[in-house]
Amino acid sequence: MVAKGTGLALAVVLGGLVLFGVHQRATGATLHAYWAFDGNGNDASGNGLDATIEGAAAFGGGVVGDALLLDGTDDRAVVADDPLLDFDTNDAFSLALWLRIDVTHQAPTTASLGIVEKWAGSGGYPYTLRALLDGNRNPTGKIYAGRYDGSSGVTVSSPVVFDDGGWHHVAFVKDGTTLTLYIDGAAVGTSTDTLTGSTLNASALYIGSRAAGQYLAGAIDELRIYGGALTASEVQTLAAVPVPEPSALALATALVAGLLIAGRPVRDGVRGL
Ligand SMILES: [Ca+2]
Ligand SMILES: [Ca+2]
Repeated sequence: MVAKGTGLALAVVLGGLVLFGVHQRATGATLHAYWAFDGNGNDASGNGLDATIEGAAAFGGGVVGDALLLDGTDDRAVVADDPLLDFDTNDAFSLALWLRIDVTHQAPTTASLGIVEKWAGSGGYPYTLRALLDGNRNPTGKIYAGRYDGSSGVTVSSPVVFDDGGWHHVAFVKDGTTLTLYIDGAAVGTSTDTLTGSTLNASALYIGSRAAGQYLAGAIDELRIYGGALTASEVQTLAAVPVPEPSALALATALVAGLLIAGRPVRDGVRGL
């Protein structure tokens, strides 16, 4: 009986491995890291890229389980440099996450807040995602994605603001020389990646800030980094998760800030693009 049970368990494990393998081949992208932020900064990909939580950041209501809650002061998650987080000039990659930006966030002294960035300020970097703030709502609230090879940069930004206090799915994909920014499952901008120098670096990965500060006020959930490019339909699938409604306080604050159009969050406009 023991042998039979062991055999069944082995079959289940092998079946799971086969299914996992098929899934990986079907996507064309390989999961390098996955922070679910369900109460901790652990990497659920199996690659051991656990994040250190700084600033006594809390965990709470996310899109899937808990999210990393960011106070905009000193909260962030930091992951040590690892080759799985680095992508060179011609490497395809994908970032995907859920993002909620507080409508009451304070503008920093510089024009952007860090969402996800692997850069310590020198040399190139493989990717950054920042929330743009310039104090006059243009382009405040837009999302900026970019890469830098130490001398030249390439960026793609969202065309409209969406710091409405609600959850939005954000994905940044490099496929060949095409960079695409997706918001809520829809491609909202593309750029041609013309970089020629190295985009590798030895920096840690910063989640919720940039290396030297520029802390985001809001929340981040279900952050995944892939080697290889997600397809548009794969991004849509990641974004097709029921999203919790903004809290009454967030809605009231957004209304005061003029972020609601005919009673609907601005994000509906984003989805309609
Ligand atoms: Ca989560
Ligand atoms: Ca804190």
